[in-house]
Order: sequence, then C-alpha cells, then structure tokens
Amino acid sequence: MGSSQAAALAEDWRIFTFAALAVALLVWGLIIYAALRFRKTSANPEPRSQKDANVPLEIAWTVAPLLLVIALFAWTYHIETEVEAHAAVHAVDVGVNAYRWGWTFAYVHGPTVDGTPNKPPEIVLPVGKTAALRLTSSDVVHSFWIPDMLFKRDATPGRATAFDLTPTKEGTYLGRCAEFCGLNHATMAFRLRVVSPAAYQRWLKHAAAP
Ligand SMILES: [Cu+2]
Repeated sequence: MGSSQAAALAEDWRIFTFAALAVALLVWGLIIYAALRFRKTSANPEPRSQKDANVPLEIAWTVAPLLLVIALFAWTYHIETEVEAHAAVHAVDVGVNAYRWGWTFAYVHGPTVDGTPNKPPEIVLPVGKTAALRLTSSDVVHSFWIPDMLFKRDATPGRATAFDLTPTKEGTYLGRCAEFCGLNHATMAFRLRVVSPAAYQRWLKHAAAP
C-alpha cells in the first residue's frame, strides 16, 4: 500500500472479505447438510414439512447478521475516522485544482505545477510525511483518484475539500480523473512521485527557481 491511509482502508477490505467468507462457508455448509440430511429417500419418503416453525433459530438468524452488520459498520467508522483525520502540522500543503481537462498543483510554499495531456503534471511528495491536499474544481465535477493509494475524492466546483496523504513508499503512482467530465476526460491524468525528504527539498529548490 502506498500510504498509511491506504493501509487502513486495505485492512477494512480484509475484514469485510474474511467476514463474507465466514458467512459464505456457514451458508454453503448448511445448504449441503440440509440437502443431504433431509433429502427424499426410500427410508424417508416424506420430507419434513416446509411449514415447521423454529422460533429460537429464527431469532438467531435475525440477530446474528444484525450484530455482524453493526460490527462492520463500527469498524469501518473507526477506520474512516483515521483516513479522514487532519494532522495538526503538515510537512507539505498543496492546493489541487481540477479543470477541463487537467490538474494544477499549487504548493503553498513552493511552485505551481501544471501540465498538458501529453505531459501530465507531477505532484511530488516526501515519503513518511503528512501532506495536506486541498481540492477544488474550476468548472464541473471531477474526481481525484490514485488507485494505488486506494483514495478517490470528488472535486466539486464552489466547494473546497481537504484531505491528508501520508505516502509510505517511494515511487511513481498514476492518478486520474474518476468522474466523467467531458470530451478529454480520459486524458485527464497526473502522476504522484514520492521521494525521500532530501530529494524533495532538492526538487523544491529546483522547481521554485525562476
Ligand atoms: Cu475530470
């Protein structure tokens, strides 16, 4: 996972997958058991009535899924709170603006990076540091999406939204617009390059130079 927020989200995914698998195994097991145990045979010519009631069982299969859903909800809420948290201090502060059909990254204490469809802009962040990204749109609804960071956030015109990103692995990650926004939506890409703090300082100095 490329960021601490992505690691938290991946954990949520794993919990849901294991919970779903446990329920599936139980249901499949009971189906197989019922099909074998209660099938019509010469020794058992009259299968059990379909109208039989079993109140304790009915309570159990109502309460058990309810508890499971409540637990999954609570766990997801806990993880979302972590992902949505805003650090008190940010190493980097970047204004991200989406427009038809590109991105601008305006560093609060640094350069403004723009690009073209042929040369997508690159946002550079230091590894292990928390960056504040403030997302806006100049025209229609776009969506900031970095698949490897398991993160997607809509950019809505007239409304600023901020989120934290703490990259944990150096590398280059592809970003795209995830909300259909017109003719050149498909080319509305950017790159995120995560580098060491020292390399970040060098880049900052170089990029800010006239
Ligand atoms: Cu877009």
